[in-house]
Amino acid sequence: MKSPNISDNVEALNRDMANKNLGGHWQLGLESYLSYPETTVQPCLWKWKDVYESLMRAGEVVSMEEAERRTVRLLNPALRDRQATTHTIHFSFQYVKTGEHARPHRHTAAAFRFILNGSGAYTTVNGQKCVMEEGDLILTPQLSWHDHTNDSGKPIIWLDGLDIPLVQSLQQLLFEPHPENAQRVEKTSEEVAISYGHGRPAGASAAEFFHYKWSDTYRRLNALVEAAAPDRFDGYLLEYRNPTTEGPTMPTIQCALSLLRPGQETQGHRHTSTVIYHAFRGSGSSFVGEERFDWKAGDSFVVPLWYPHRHVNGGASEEAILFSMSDAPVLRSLGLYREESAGV
Ligand code: 1HN
Repeated sequence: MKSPNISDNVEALNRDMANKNLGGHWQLGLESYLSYPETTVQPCLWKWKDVYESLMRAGEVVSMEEAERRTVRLLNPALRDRQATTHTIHFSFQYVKTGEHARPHRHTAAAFRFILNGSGAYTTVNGQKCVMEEGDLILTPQLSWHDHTNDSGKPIIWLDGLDIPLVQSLQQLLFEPHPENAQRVEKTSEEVAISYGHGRPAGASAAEFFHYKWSDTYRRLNALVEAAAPDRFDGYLLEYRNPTTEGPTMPTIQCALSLLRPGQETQGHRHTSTVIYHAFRGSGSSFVGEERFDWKAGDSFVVPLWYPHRHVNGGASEEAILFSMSDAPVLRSLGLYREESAGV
């Protein structure tokens, strides 16, 4: 009689262990692991024309009551089952017509709005009224109540960024409607703004800071162009920091602007964070791995983790401004952030 060989013995062991919810190190397949982080997220470009047409059609056929929020979401073709832009961070575009109101709710996903088209509507965040202008960034950190009201007399479109796929993969997603149809306004973001930076009112304490005004942001961006050398990988890079902690925009999200002067090119690099870009002003090209994305204002694209990438403003006269959202704070806080220069 033939005695069973080693591999039969191992298979029998594997089978017996599987029945007991056990597994062996030899079953992990470690030899197939790579020596760099591998992502399933694909580089992808979304054109403004497609987003805009979908938003306008949604404006005709989707009511606020039906949708809760009238947003069109960017879906990564490689993540169809997740319905998300990347494995950690997500972009949507939201369209609110005049006279419309999106009722208050809160969730564990952190979010922000970056205003693209229109002004005068407002988001109320934990009772703080934030009146929108183009280029403003308004934060709705995790579990902050937020509702949107457009009484401006014209439609408005903004970009929503969220960490929803990350929160979902940590199995921490929850969603709660507010008991009222609208939050009561207790203060405005203008009142809060004077408690930050220089020249504070006597005795003022810093309240929750949610609203970065474009007028301030753009002034700082121009001052940076005047006063400092560009970052070799990101151009003139302005990060939205938390003014109280000096830390990232929110614990899971870093928002930033990259300005590229006419003709400016950056050098290639790669990092373990994933970034979604939105072309806010001007036009240019980005090289992401094997892809070349030619973008102009309104377009969005994804740079998945560890993909070498660089940006070019090929124009002769117009500056280009890329707004970006990254999951770098998550990787930094876990000790997983790495970065290196890389040709592309
Ligand atoms: C959300 O709550 C908003 O409050 C926007 O405006 C986009 C995308 C996914 C999940 C929740 C909002 C969202 C969202």
